[in-house]
Amino acid sequence: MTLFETFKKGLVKTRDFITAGIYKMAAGLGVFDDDMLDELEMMLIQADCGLMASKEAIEAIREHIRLTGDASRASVLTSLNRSLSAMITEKRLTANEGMLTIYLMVGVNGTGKTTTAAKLAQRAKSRGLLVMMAAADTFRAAAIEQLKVWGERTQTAVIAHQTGADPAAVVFDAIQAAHARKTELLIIDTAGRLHTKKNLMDELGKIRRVIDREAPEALLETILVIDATTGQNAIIQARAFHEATQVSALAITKLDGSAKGGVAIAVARETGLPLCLAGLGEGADDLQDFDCMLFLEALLPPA
Ligand SMILES: Nc1nc2c(ncn2[C@@H]2O[C@H](COP(=O)(O)OP(=O)(O)OP(=O)(O)O)[C@@H](O)[C@H]2O)c(=O)[nH]1
Ligand SMILES: [Mg+2]
Repeated sequence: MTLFETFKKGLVKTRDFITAGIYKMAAGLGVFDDDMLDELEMMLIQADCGLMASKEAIEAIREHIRLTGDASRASVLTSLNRSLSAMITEKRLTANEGMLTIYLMVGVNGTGKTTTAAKLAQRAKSRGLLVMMAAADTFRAAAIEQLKVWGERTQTAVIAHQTGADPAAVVFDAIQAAHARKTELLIIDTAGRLHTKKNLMDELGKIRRVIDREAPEALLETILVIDATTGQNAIIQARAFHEATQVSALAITKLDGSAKGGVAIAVARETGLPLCLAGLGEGADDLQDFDCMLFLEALLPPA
């Protein structure tokens, strides 16, 4: 499967939703009138692209039609693609041989942090990097075991303490181990936490300080994992996590299970944070670098 096909397959629900709507709207006339553009705006909102993004995109389409006089479906789709694309940025995660990179996975409960950590480990290993994972979710009873199972499946070493231990202490140990073993990529899995719980958010700050102190030389990526089925609350989550730990990139998971993949656009636009990963399934291989162009091509029907 090509990368585009992977995105297309993963985004099939959102794409079908948008495509069906657009074809229905422009079926009779082949061109868009004012009412149809209003409808298109509603549809983008329903696909969770966000109120602001949807409004702005439709405004840009109206302006484009005013300037060119072209209200054909092709013109509308091209203009829609262009304005959505201007709202999002992407970031390629890197990990370099011979130096330490740390991925700190954060997010609310059940978004896919642990799965994404494992997928990243698998990918980095297949590229020949020395990888280690740290089980800094000491809160949920089965979390350590879950990461260990992924460790075995991906043949990745896992540093863990007991349930209930201080997650910052796990991170401290993992960094010492990473230095000792010349690890090139250390992936830290943390507990899911509600962005509204101050003490839990403070705990992330503490982990962050341990990393800064113990591995100042490392390249750190703090990856906020967002579940595409969450809806617009994702924007509030992203702001709160960014405030607590300076998120550097967004991973959007479960795009495959949702007709609301537009949330990637809403969160990226509202926070200005770049998108780095797309989770398109539950398997260890179902992870792609977020590619804005492919994402939009897979999301929208062809012009
Ligand atoms: N369909 C689909 N399911 C996913 C994806 N990513 C994760 N999941 C599933 O989502 C569920 C939760 O995933 P976890 O990785 O355990 O989530 P978590 O964020 O670590 O959860 P907590 O540690 O409890 O906060 C699991 O059943 C995963 O298989 C994805 O991209 N697509
Ligand atoms: Mg987890």
